[in-house]
Amino acid sequence: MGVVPAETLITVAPTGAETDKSDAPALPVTLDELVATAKACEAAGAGLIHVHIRDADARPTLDLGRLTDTVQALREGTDLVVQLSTGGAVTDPFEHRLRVLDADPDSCSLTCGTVNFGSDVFMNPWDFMVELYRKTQALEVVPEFELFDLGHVAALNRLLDKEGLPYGGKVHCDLVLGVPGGAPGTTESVVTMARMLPEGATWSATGVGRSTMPVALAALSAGGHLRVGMEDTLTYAPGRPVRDNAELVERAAELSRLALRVPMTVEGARAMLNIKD
Ligand code: KMH
Ligand code: ZN
Repeated sequence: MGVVPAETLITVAPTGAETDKSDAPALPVTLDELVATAKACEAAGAGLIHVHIRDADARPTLDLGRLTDTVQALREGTDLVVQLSTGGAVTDPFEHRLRVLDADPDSCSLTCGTVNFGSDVFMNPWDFMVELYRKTQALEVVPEFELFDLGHVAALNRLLDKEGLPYGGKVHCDLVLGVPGGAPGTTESVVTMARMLPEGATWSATGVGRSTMPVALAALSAGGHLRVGMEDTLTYAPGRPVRDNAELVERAAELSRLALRVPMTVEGARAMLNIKD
């Protein structure tokens, strides 16, 4: 796992595809809400935004025009690294997920295997992973490898062996823990998965729901970076709903400082991930 870095990249995942606006009114679902959220999170210490968008009825969508407008608006309003989700919602077809890259993001998520997702299945078969990976290389988009389980780490290592390094030459991963069907959100999962990552890889971790704090604390001490946001967590503390995404970023920044690691600047994030100018 190596040396603990002096800086922490804080990623914010503000929306996701699973929560209804009616259940969480602070969830950013319009472009204006998303840009306002992104600005507040950048001011609070975020360096990267992981983006899912919604349609006019606040339903998850991978509409290419909306995605393109979103990337442009986030670039105009912030300096954050803009990462589009290629995971979308569990119902999104593979061709729509591949098309996401045509919106010209800085980065995109790339999940390294299929996983049970509550009572749904999040499909990521090998051939789809390879096709998506080759498209990131061709379009010079930096992938972030989403790892929900230990087998996903093995699949990532296999992908890199067969297909070479990502665009930019850096391997950056995100451990997504505590999903019902994936690895539990525990210190043991963080350490076991981080140990199996490719040599030199950087990584963040996020714990879904109640595993948010244990995973964040484990990641900070094990040399990882942090992902927080309303995609993963709607409860700030038992009985206390999240007010908004910015307060989750503020807490991550505070935890990081307590661990004697300063929140990474957006310039630092771009350099660490080798994002295209
Ligand atoms: N919404 C999940 C089915 C990603 O963004 O790439 C998939 C997900 C992962 O959120
Ligand atoms: Zn996502």
